[in-house]
Amino acid sequence: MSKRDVGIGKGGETHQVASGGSDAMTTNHGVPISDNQNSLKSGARGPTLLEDFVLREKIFHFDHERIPERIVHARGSGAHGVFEATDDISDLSKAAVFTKGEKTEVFVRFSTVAGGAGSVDTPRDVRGFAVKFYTREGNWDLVGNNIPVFFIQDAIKFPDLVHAVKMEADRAYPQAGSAHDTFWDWASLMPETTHMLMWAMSDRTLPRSFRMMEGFGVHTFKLVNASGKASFVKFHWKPRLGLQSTIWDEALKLQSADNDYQRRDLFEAIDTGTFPKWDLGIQVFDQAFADAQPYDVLDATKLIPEEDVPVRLIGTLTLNRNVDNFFAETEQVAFLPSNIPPGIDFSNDPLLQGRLFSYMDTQNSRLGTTNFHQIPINAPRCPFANMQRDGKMQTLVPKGRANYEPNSLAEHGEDGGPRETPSGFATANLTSGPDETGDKQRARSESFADHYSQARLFYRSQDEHEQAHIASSFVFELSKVGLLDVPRRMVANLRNVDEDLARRVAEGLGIELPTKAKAAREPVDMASSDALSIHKNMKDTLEGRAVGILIADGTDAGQLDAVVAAVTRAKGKAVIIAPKIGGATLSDGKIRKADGQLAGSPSQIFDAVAIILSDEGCQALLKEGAAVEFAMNAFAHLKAIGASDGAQPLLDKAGVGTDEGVTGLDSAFVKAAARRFYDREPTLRTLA
Ligand code: HDD
Repeated sequence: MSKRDVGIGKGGETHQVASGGSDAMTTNHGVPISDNQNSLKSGARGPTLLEDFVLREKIFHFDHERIPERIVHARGSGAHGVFEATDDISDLSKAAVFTKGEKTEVFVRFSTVAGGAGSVDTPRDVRGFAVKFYTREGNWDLVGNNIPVFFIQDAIKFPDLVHAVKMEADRAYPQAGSAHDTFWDWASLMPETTHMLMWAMSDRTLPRSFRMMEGFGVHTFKLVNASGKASFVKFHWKPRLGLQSTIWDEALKLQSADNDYQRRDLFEAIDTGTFPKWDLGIQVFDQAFADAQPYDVLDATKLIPEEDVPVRLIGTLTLNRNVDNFFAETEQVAFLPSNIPPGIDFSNDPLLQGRLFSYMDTQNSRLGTTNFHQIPINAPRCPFANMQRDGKMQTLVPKGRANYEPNSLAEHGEDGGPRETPSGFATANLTSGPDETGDKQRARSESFADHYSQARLFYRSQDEHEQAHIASSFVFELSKVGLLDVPRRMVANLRNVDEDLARRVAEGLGIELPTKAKAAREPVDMASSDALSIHKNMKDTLEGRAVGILIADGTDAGQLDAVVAAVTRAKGKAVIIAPKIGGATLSDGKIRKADGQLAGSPSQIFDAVAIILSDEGCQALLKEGAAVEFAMNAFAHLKAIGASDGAQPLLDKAGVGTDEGVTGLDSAFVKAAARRFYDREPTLRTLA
């Protein structure tokens, strides 16, 4: 008998179910299938018989293979891993997941937000960063993004945000992007979005790789220790590979080169054993700190500058196993911000409070049953037991009569079922700000009224290149808006953020600077924060990065070997590209196989390129548009180019200039390949 894992039962143990004979193909009910090629007919050319249960079951199942995609974050990529607690924070939280040395199984799903499940990986969009910790005290789901703030302050606005940003209701485009009328119409009428818009228009929404982005729990949560003492906390994920984003032109071209760029990147990294890693950081603060800030810590459009409350690293996350089946795991995983173990608690953030309902609810519509927690990817790895019973797709078989509580069945020798653990959740003794109780009212606290100070903080904390990217993104997106008043209204809001930014955007759009919008509360200047800049947090490294090496017939074998060795030594991935996948005949007369064919491996998929050509090889490639673009785009995307002497005519044709990023093939190349050359950009394109 061959056996397959089909489910996880009560207590998390895997129960195995026989699947027919040894490797035998069967129906879903275990009946052997004799012929999987032909339906059952009355005569070889006769009509198909209704009694063909093999055919009917196969088609029936196929017809129902798809489930509703997520209303947001539909496109995602998941992986398994482990979280290890590395610091003792028992004074702050009693959660077992934080016990120093404790290892907890995790599942992580990264996603874009606006596009459908079949959309592309590289639009300008926020990325989801959702982590399910299967702790020994139950699941903890930290369902965050790669940006530490959000568009709105109150969950009641979430459907409006999502309707506005997703494809427009009548025409069903654009797919996966915010550069359209309805998004900017809505956003320009909602000043509370302004801080998040700054992040969205920055290169944060163009991550080079999921492996190179930060993650944030966004909301203020609470940690609760064994004596019930609570502290406020913000959660951060810090990537070991450093922050790295692409630039807009590169992202556009990546989309044409590889729709699955980030999914492939994650899968291949894990598949080849270069496991992505993040540190978990916490910012911990108390009520007195919260009360002293000019913003409200319950407002999800605000962050806490790391300079004010440093991030303390308390654990590491390592992704070390790809999923076995995309649907069973990545598609069916159900994250619930309401999943918290004892020792972690919610704050009164009104956005978080709304999420506590929404995610549970959406799983019922997506997965079709309230028993979605029994699907293996969702089931806790610790025992779970209660009096909830029945429902669609019930796979557990509870024994006995104890489906109610209290009961005295145990006194009669029967199983009385599970009992409460009063010590499980200590009550958090921390208030979450003023006005925790009071008359019923639909209101927004006055302390949420400042929509611009932190937007200004973000903009002014960027370096000049990053500021130019932000201004240019506003120009690009607003240029796609057909509703005449909208760009003006947006720029009027931006005048509250930074006059220079507003002027640049207005000039980029070719419109007059509109009158400044009236702010609900006048912004204040905050001290700038280096932690908010990508460029100030990049690592000059080839680790986890890829170098595309273009070769052709006649390429010098010694030069090629040396570059491959140097890149590999620097922990980069050397990828050989040739006009034909079969490879090229090198100077030593031997054929070197290529990893990628030139037409299908443009330079935008690499972090740096080497072009190693003989005089003749170069002459042949001068006629290849893909070769010229290989060099041209590498230069345009601010990447290092290391070239042999023979490759110079190709560089000339591609308009590659001279700067410190354009090198020979010596050690200068590997050093240059570890970084990007932003100073080059103003010579290549007009930025706002
Ligand atoms: Fe959400 C999915 C992150 C606000 C309602 N959200 C979803 C996912 C992430 C986030 C990463 C994908 C999870 C996965 O991979 O399956 N969402 C956030 C963050 C928010 C946020 C960081 C603000 C700080 N979300 C938010 C609000 C609501 C929702 C205010 C509703 C009131 N989110 C959902 C949802 C989704 C979802 C509709 C779609 C699929 C799912 O939940 O499981 O319920």
